[in-house]
Amino acid sequence: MATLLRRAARVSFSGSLLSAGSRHGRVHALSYFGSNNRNSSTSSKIKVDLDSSSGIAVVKFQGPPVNSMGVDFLTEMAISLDKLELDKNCRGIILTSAVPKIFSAGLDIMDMYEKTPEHYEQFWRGVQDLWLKLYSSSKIMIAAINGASPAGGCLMALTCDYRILADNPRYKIGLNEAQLGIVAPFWFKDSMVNTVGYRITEESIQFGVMYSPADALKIGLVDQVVPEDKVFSTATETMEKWFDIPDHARQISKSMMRKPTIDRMLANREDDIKNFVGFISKDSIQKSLGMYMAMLKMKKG
Ligand code: CO8
Repeated sequence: MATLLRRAARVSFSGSLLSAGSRHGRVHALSYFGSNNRNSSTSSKIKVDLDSSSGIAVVKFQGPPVNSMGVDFLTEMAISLDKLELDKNCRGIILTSAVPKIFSAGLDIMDMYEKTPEHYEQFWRGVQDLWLKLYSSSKIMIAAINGASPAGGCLMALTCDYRILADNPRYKIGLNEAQLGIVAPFWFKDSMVNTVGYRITEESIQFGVMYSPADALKIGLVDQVVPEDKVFSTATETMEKWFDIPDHARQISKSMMRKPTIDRMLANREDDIKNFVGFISKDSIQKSLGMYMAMLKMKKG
């Protein structure tokens, strides 16, 4: 476990538009992409399918039961994104889920419960790293949200350039951390503010609101709500439209919009880790998380 976490943290934050020249970590050479037009790779939690002729890569979460973002998920996502970032055949990435009814349940609560401070530190570094890779990607990122998307699941969607949500009232989306007795960190909040604005975020993160598709569309948390069987086709059609824009102009525009948010996170990264470790280690917070997990299990029975 500790080795995996260290590996996740070591995977470089490089190749992305915004980090060019600023970081020189090692990029793991992955041999799992083939050389023909359709290149696939499957690790245990993530499946990547790159169609070199269209330039679209599909990154599918496949970690049942709920695609929770634990150590393996974070590591595999980081490696896959690094690989795609450097691949000139890839112009756009669609994030979606292979698990029915779930996009992602967010961070794996078990990684925040009854672990050591060292574990919390490395876990949090992995979470930060994934956000940095997603938010600073030079590729066109589209979220094809085909299931529930609380907390970290919503955060992954928020890092994308465009969000399409399936029209199913059970597929709620939002930053619900407050409901667990924890606090959405500043860069979760910044991602939300940058998408829906200050006032809505202020209310949203205090209440930990989970929005129905109709409400998510109304506040601009998603860009489109479509029938469930059209989510993926809408994502590919949307990607084609984005492909009409010359890459360099789109990338520089994206960088201009996102750089201040990324710089703020990088400048406060170590403090954020300290805050997280201190906060999550508190007895009262551990108790809240324990009760929340018990509540999730009770809901079943
Ligand atoms: N982590 C770990 N396990 C989870 C998680 C999770 N996030 N979510 C669900 N599970 C487990 C359940 O406990 C259950 O386990 P078991 O089978 O052993 O009983 C199993 O997954 C299946 O869950 P459900 O039966 O609830 O599945 P449903 O299909 O009925 O519902 C949902 C799926 C809607 C995703 C539901 O499980 C749910 O609401 N989960 C909780 C989601 C959540 O609240 N996530 C927040 C995570 S925290 C986060 O992402 C940001 C943290 C920022 C920290 C900042 C601190 C300073």
